Amino acid sequence: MALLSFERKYRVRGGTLIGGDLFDFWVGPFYVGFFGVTTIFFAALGTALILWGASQGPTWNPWLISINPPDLKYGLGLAPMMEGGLWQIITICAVGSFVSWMLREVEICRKLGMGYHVPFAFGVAIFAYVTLVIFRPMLLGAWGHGFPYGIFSHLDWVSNVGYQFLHFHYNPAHMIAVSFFFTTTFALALHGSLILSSANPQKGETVKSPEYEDTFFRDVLGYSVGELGIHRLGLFLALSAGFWSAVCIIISGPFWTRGWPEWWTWWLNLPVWS
Ligand code: UQ2
Repeated sequence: MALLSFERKYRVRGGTLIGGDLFDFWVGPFYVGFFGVTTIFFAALGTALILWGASQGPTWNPWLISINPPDLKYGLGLAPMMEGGLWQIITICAVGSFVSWMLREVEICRKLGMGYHVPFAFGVAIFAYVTLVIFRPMLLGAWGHGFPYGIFSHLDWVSNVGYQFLHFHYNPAHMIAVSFFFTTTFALALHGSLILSSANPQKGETVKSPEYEDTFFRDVLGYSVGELGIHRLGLFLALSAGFWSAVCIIISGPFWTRGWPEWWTWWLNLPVWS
């Protein structure tokens, strides 16, 4: 079915969480809804504030522009606009637009009678961001622990926070997160290559069906996780990567303040070695 005829069938009224019929319309191909309006509002305001902040700063070099969080001395209070207040408002706009987008996804799922897997997945990405700029700074007692909004500056922040713990790769939750990121790319390499290979047969052959895909992996590995299974596995791997990323940074500072290599002394101190 062509995309447009499909959409005519499923572009249905209702399913809204808020606003009833008021915002229940489309602009071209895009569903609006109450949360479409709030997404546009927060995204436009946040972007304008970043541009205004850049205009007040020392550079227009895109690599070097940076909107910095407040000094630690402001704690969890509001900071003056040019001393981190801008970062605080931009953070509110970012969370406002991300959450609005997720709720717009929920409304679309309800219209289509789908499960909520897509907004749930996006929610895990939002959770990882909110952990960095809200939860961890609150646990540490200052918004100044959030990361700066700039290309090089956020890389410097990651590097500095890493060295603060001597060697971040010894953080056990970081190890788990990295392993999930790598496994996610591995699974997508397996899946993407399998799909492209069956959708691009040799000249004169027809596009291959899922039984061929199963048979390929049964022949090469002795096991096929299946058509639905690979997507469940991919979702699990990707969400786990985001979840353990949030865990690995929230425990760094609030729950462990020494170098991460030192954490492993529990292993050396096991009674079994003595
Ligand atoms: C598969 C299958 C697919 C796939 C892939 C596999 C038909 C289209 C990639 C193979 C995947 C396996 C065996 C799991 C690998 C495990 C990890 C943790 C990476 O069997 O079924 O459907 O795309």
